Amino acid sequence: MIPSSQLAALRTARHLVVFTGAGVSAESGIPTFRDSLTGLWQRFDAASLATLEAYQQHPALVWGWYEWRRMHVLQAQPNAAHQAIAELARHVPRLTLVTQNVDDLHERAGSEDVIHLHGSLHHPRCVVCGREPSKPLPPPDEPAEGRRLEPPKCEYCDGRLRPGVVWFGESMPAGALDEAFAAARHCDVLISVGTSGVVYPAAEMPERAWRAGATIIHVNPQPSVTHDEREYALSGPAGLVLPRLLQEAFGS
Ligand code: BV8
Ligand code: ZN
Repeated sequence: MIPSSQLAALRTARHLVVFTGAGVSAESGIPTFRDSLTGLWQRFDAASLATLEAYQQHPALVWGWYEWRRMHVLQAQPNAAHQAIAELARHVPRLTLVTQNVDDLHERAGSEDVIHLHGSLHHPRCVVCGREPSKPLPPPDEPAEGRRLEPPKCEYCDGRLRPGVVWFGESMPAGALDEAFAAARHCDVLISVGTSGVVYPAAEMPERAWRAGATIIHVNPQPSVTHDEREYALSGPAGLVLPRLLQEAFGS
């Protein structure tokens, strides 16, 4: 049973922010960020592979890792958590969805205007001219786990493509962070779903909303709560908890 105080906060929210991390895609079979280093990549830690330096030094290794992840996403389906978030938007006057994820499962579940703080697997761009391919890249041909893949050439110049993600040490897309922080300042409730909250500045989202007076609800099998008022945890997998939250708050 979800405490009535959280249900009431949700029912009366004028502006709801949903902030998601890799945990929201876990039940779609997408390894969370920390679990995504298997096989050959196991000997790396994510923070060292997800960098421009790693791509410059080992382009085929890094491109292979992202193509392997992109292939997983193309083969995956949005899960009940993505669907519940898309449905929530129909029950509150305003919902802002901010994700750290680089997959497109929120969009495929029907969410619109998703703010991607860390970019997307589906928008590679040229390292020289910055342009994206004129049409989506074909699904990678089953890159074997850990196999190197040469980054494709740009169709407009002699540059190579890089993943359209934000690497450690890189700034977020200009407007995305401002828009996300503005929503955190303005919302009444922020639901944080499936994130370890260790990567900054994205991880500031819940605290910024709390400081502005919002109610914070963490959805995570291992949630962590900092404040003893206006901050709650719903322990469990998002694919179970979010549909229940939707059902108990809005009967849908
Ligand atoms: C920046 C895209 C300004 C790539 C990602 C030195 C120099 C520069 C910056 C720094 C520095 N030292 C520190 C920093 C800041 C740095 C940082 O925070 N480092 C960390 C390691 C301390 N940040 C940056 O560099 C950022 N940029 O600061 O710019 C700047 C610019 C230049 C110079 C100076 C400053 C950019 C960071 C963006 C990195 N890119 N992703 C890719 O995907 O490959 S981060 C990546 O990891 C994710 O996007 C996400 O944000 C982050 C954490 O992942 P999570 O989503 O939380 O997933 P995780 O696996 O960690 O946890 C899963 C959670 O789900 C768990 O809690 C688990 O319990 C839960 N879960 C599991 N199953 C379920 C579930 N929950 C619900 N249901 C389930 N079923
Ligand atoms: Zn180019």
